[in-house]
Amino acid sequence: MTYSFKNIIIRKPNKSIENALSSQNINPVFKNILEEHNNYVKVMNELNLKVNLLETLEDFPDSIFVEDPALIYKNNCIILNPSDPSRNGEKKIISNEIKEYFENIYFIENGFIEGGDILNIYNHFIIGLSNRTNKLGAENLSIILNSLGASVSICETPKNVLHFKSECSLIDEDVILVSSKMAKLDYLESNYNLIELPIGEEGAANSLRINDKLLVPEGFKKANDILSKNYDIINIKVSEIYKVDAGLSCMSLRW
Ligand code: CIR
Repeated sequence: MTYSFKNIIIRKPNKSIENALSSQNINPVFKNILEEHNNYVKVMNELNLKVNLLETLEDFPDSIFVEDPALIYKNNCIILNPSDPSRNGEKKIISNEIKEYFENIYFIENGFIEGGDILNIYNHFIIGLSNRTNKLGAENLSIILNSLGASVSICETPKNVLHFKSECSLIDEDVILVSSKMAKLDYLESNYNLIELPIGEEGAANSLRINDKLLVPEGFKKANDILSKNYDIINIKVSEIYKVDAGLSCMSLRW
């Protein structure tokens, strides 16, 4: 199952995150990031995941968002190719740090692709083309995933959405939680059951299903009302992390 996990990789926060990329041009406060991050790690421990903590990387302001430079599928790790120059160097470091956990390691050499644009649904992957992920990167990843027995569909990420998964997440067998922008994507609409969140609750669309719990960003009342009917929710504060366009899924790699 794509949300049945035993292990998780998380990176310890860096002070330089105060200079992380932010579409809103906001500098988050390190102390607040640390608090939110500590709580994230605590919840993952409480959910009985084996937490593998990577060391801080001060030279890379966005490096706690480990979802972007790597993808895990079965016993394979695929090192991706982040397009922002300030993030590209993360791939070499993380590949050395995590290769020991996996049987095979693959690399995307050509084209750009970031993990935030890749939604895994069992043996299927949806790759969203975005400002960070281009066609060449998506095609090269597809070749690797196909060789591992997975199928791939390539879609467009809506304009002004940083990553495909910034505003959607797999929360059940064939159920995808989506923002209203994502709900308009033909591919999602015709292939999955969508739970659409109202305008203003986009931040909650990056929720994270971990085994029998659904982790939902704190502060989205309507999303909570909708989701708590069918899911066992844990609210997690990520408002400081959200200032740099990130959320729950970005801060870990899970398998
Ligand atoms: C960035 O712009 O790369 C970071 N500030 C946010 C990365 C969020 N990652 C994700 O959605 N997977």
